[in-house]
Amino acid sequence: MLYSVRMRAAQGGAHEAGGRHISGAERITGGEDIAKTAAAMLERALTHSRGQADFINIQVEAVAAQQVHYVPLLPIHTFAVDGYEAGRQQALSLLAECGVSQEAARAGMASLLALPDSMRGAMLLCAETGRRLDGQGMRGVRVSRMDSADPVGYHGFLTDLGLAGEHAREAMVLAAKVAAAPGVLAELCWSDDPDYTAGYVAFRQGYMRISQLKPTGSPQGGRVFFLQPGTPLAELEEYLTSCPVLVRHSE
Ligand code: WAQ
Ligand code: MG
Repeated sequence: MLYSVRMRAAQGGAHEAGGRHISGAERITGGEDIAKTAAAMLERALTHSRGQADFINIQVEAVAAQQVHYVPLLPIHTFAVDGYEAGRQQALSLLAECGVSQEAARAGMASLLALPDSMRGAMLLCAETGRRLDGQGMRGVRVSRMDSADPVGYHGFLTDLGLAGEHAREAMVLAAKVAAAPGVLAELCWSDDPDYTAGYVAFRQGYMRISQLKPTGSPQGGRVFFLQPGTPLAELEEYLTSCPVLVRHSE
């Protein structure tokens, strides 16, 4: 049996009571690893660079093996840029290559830059008009129930690429689930951790890492998913939040 283990932590009370988002994590593990996974999440929530959490929710649920979908890890490319302005230009041109309109790409970038604080989830924007589609406000849509299909092999694979940190590990799993979603054209992301300035544009053809998308020390970050016009929202949100997905890397 597999188990989805999820964590979300906030400061100033629970998320639903207006607390500010500090950290979250998503894993799928075998029963023997639940306690270890939950303990590591607790430790992470209590020692996060975004601040001291005073609300931590850890949820464990069984996942039936026959419900699990398998998707491929995206091919990884890195763009080393000189500064975050150059990085943002790079991101805009990659989004254009994915078929996101210039208007929508700029709206996505502007939405991230206008965030007063971190969201728990992602914003869903129309890839043509740039209009926000999810109606979830500061909560956003949280992608859940995903992990690597082979965590040990995946760790070795990333270590060989010089990408062994948690940020890249988790972002690539999330991006693979999102890129496989029906109707998602592209994703734009950078971290809300003040000391982590890298981000990416992802789409089915690749995970395009950009070495800098924000200035060092900024606590502002987030995620935007650009949707093909006409994408059925309820199905997409169900897939993103609830469908268990394991990501396979190839050696
Ligand atoms: N579902 C939807 N949105 C999420 C999720 C999720 N499961 N997790 C985080 N977010 C949103 C939320 O708004 C966060 O504030 C924001 O993304 C940033 O999350 O290749 O670490 O976990 O070197 O801080 C990208 C580059 C790192 C990695 C991204 O994001 C690399 C990162 P963080
Ligand atoms: Mg973060």
